[in-house]
Amino acid sequence: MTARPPDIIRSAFVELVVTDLDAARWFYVDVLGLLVTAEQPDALYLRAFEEYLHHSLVLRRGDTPALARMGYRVRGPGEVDAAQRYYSRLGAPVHRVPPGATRGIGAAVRVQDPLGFPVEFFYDAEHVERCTQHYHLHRGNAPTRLDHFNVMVPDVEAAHAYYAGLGFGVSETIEDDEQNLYAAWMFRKPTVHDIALTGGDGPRLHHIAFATGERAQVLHTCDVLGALHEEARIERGPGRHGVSNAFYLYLRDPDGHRIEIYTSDYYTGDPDNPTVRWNVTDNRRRSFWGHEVAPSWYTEASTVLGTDGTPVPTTPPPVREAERAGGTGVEVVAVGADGFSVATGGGCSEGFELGHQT
Ligand code: 4SX
Ligand code: FE2
Repeated sequence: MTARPPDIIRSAFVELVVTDLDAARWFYVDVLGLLVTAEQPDALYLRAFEEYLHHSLVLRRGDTPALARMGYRVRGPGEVDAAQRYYSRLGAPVHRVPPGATRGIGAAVRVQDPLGFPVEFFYDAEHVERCTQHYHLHRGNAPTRLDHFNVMVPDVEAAHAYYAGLGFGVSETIEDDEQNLYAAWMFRKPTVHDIALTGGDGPRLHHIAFATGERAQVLHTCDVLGALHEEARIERGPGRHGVSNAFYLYLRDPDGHRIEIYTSDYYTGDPDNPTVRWNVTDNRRRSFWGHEVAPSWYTEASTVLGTDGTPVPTTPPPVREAERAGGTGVEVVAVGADGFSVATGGGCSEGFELGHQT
């Protein structure tokens, strides 16, 4: 008999391993404007302005940058037990985590999910002040909340099936004429996504996204980075996504972890919310204005750790016909799944080079 899946509310926190905690603090607190809930010699616990749970981002010092954990909040304490039963039946590695093992978080269950990601399910958490109207503390981008995770997986179809089994809805997809899936956006909370599945070498963490109130804040972050001569941290954007309609900016933190600033997607909470299906040849799918996507965005992502703390080996995706062929009249380079419309040279390219400081 199969156990029912836990009732997940939303994507709730991530723990990233960073090599230099001071550099990470500069980026996440001074530049992006996240609030510090707590700090320890080897870790920082951060939250965004409307969040009243203890943290949505843990930065932990370690030797190699990596994703240590993705946290989903479940609907009540009993759902933590449901997660334990569900993953035990799947035969996945499952560990009970006692209350307080992670600062600010109560009893939890930690698993290595069938896609290879380290995932934690929790309900109980310490409440702290919600700072929405503390405008005098807003700086940088003043993010409001963690919005989503985006993970790279070699088999988007299998990952989609796994998340559908957990009760996630699918708001948007990128697919070809044969309905092969290149990417999928899936949700529990009533927005476009809690998790996006991106085809590529995986399991890896592609990015985490923080929501912000309005477009002006995304643009302000770009101005701040320019003023600090940190413009090389801008990898992609600012721009308007086709998928999700959100306004976006992708940055790279001092360890190369990718962070998206995201605003103005749409409500998906009705049971008959239609799935938007983008064709992989539609140049507006990833940038509604048709901008090229920086190749690094398709190829680079963060290593993930298993529940034993060691890096999980990755598998490459299959190369599909639609990626090899042309179709937009421009020369193409196939980079990752759905690298189809990346043109070489010319045009309105969004560029990024790590360490480019001239
Ligand atoms: O690149 S896409 O426009 O497909 C996209 C990427 C849409 C929404 C996202 O959150 C994202 O990271
Ligand atoms: Fe995203």
